Amino acid sequence: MKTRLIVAFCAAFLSSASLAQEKVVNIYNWSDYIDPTVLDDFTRETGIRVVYDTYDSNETLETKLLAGKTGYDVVAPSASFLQRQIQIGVYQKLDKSKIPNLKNLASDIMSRLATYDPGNQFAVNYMWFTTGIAYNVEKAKARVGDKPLDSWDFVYKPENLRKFADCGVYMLDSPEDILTTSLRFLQINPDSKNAADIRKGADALMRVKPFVKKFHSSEYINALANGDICLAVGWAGDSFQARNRAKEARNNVDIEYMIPKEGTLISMDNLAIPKDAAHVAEAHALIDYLLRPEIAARNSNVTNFANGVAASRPLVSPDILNNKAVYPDEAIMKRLFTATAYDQATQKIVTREWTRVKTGK
Ligand code: N2P
Repeated sequence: MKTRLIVAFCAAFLSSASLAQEKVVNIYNWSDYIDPTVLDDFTRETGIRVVYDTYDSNETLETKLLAGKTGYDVVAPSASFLQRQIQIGVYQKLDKSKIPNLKNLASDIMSRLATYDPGNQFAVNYMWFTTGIAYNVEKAKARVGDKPLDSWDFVYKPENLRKFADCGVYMLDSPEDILTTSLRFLQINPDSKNAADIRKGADALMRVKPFVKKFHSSEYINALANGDICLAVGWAGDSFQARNRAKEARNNVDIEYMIPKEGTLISMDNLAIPKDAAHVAEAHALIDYLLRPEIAARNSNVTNFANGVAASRPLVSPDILNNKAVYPDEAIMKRLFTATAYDQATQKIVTREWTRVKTGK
């Protein structure tokens, strides 16, 4: 009996010792946003196990961050949310000495990010992208003719969007993306924090909402790819993932994505470490790994999103690098606008208006 107890004690001690030694990093990232083999390679090289969870909205991430203990070591907020969350104090400063690959980041992107994170103290850019119109080429041709859907008129004029209602329209479940682009359509400052402007944007959405099947921020990739829907207001990389999935399925679905000529929102998603992270050294190791040029290129090659690592560009496949909807040229860049954080009071109005758009109440 005594020996058995000792054996049991030793076993328990050993297993808790090996647990204590296990190196792990918990990352919470957007869905469809990484080459999964990158995580395996990271673990193989560093011995750090990766626990990878996903979300598809900044609001979901923010709810967790504000609730206190997230359990995550690395998260990926978009810039405007990052800005407010830094002010609230949910992140810890990066230890730049632990991220030598910082040198690989594009300086223009990091200086744009500095508008949200002064001095680039809390975050590094992961990916950046536009919000635009993704559509099924054949179904669009049958409804509006040969012309590309290169204007917000196709989406935000009810008489246009109604033509797509029968083949399925999705919009991102993201007030920042949808309200700002509807304001752009209305020729109102998309970054306006004025309550009356925000209401006008929401009113415009109410007029097209009868033709929208669903507000959702990740299902549209497969829905477009398998022909279940024909139009989505979505993100660039996701839309090209839809195109690629359709090609792989050889189902004769061809997906196009357009940056509307009136211009659109350009956003950045960034890597940051929550204040309560339990594995800070591992978090820095993972961030540094993701900033290696060859790793960033692999992630772009799988996700079709532009990454923030300038040194990765020679390794990004030419059809992605030369796709102006993914890596816009100077002329397109001039038409893009950014969004800044809503203050607390405006955020309340936005949330209320967004609920009105989605539920009619
Ligand atoms: C990844 C979508 C990320 C872009 N599927 C929105 N932040």
